[in-house]
Amino acid sequence: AEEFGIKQALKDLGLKDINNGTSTGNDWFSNGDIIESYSPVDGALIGKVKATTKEDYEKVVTTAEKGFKEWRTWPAPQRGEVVRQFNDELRRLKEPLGKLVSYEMGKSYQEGLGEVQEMIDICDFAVGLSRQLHGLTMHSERPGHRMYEQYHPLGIVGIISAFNFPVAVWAWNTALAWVCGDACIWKGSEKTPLTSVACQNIAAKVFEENKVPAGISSLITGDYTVGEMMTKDDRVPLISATGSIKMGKIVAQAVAARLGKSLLELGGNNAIIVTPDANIKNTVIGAVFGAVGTCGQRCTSTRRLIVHEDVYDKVKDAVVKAYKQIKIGNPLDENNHVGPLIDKDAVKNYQTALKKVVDEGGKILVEGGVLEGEGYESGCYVKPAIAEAENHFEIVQHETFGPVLYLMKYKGDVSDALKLQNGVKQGLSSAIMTNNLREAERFLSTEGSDCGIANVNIGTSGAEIGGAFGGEKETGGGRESGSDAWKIYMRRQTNTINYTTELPLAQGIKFDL
Ligand code: UN1
Repeated sequence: AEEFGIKQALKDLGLKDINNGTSTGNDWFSNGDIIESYSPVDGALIGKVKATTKEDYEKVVTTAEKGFKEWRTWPAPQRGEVVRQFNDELRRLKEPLGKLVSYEMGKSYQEGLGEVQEMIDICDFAVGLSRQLHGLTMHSERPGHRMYEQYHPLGIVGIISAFNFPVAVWAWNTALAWVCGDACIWKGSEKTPLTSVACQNIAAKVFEENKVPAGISSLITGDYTVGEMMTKDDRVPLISATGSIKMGKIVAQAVAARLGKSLLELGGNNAIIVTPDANIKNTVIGAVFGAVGTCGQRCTSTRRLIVHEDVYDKVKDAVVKAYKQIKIGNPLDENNHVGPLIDKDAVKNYQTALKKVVDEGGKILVEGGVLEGEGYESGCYVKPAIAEAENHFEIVQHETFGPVLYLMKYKGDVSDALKLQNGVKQGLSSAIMTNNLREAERFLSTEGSDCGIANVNIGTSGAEIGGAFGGEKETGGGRESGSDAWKIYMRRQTNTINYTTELPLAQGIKFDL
């Protein structure tokens, strides 16, 4: 990958051969095992990161507790000013960071840049938000009383993020939590430890220049056992976790056992409904990008295409034809559309899914398979595949984190398509392709899509940060990013103030002494 300037990118981001994976700011330490990060792009060792031990974690959490006590007293717009400067650095380092994301995770360079752009966008949003963070005022039932609500900083926010969006998801959480006055402890994915160190480097520098107390941006590194240190720790009032449903269930139970709050952003099983009134050209672009972008490793990736019988053959032929144009290879080479899967385990899961769908009676339309030979030495490159399948198949009900698209037919009207679309346990993203107002509005109505995201005439992936991001059912119910998602990072307080000389009780109760 050297011809793509990886060495320079690592240098620009301040990465070394061996990095400490624990930091409370400009203080880096780590006494755990060494995690080696290999690129799925070419199989090369990119660098090493030392994991966090229990003792290291203890130091992080006590520093964060102390830092929070000071940080919460800073006026929110001043906290916003720090985020603004952090954002300047992101803008300056967009290319090296996007490149590292692409090289360590395997998504295309364009998508790596897009991910850094999401960080930039959420920081812009957070800076504006820092002058708002508004509560409501209400009218009291008592004379001479005023009632309102306010939002105070919450405390320490534990962020557990996944390999597929190794930088953006951290920023969605942290940019908001920082302006809300919280201290953040981030455990990134152990599959992308260098991008985590790179991000923390950027934050640490800006925070130090602004004399932000230590611990407000903290990093810990390791596998689930390191995550568990936070989920079981009642000094961490909120855990925001992104990843699989299996992981989410474990995290949710651990956090609930101590009555903490959790924000869960788990798996999806996202579908596009294609009606007879759909624009076929746009459907193909939306569906193909949704299914093969990030090699099918977005939680918003399109997994199912639910197509009306009248246009089924037309859509099928167009999508199959489009798959023939897809170029698979080094994601840093902008001629390629699709890079590798994250690792060989992901390759196995993909292969298992393709085998299962055939065993259950599905029909392969576009053959998958693992690529070999020059340029594919890492063993992580696979061919995006399409299978005709039925919604009730066990494998279709399950999220396979890879480029496998299931095609299915519906008869009747939109409610028949919706039965299929909603007939899964996950509820993240959904879309309908139609120029018919009645169909579009039915899809968006109370009886329509049951997902957290429902789009008309765009695909399932590529959400903007301005809206709240997340989903229902087994997707976990959490909302991150825009709209009023910030509220979870604060504690709400209702205040009633009596400015009379009497003490009238609520509900007209008389209590004379
Ligand atoms: C994820 O896959 O974890 O909508 C998030 C999208 C991106 C975020 C995906 N903005 O595809």
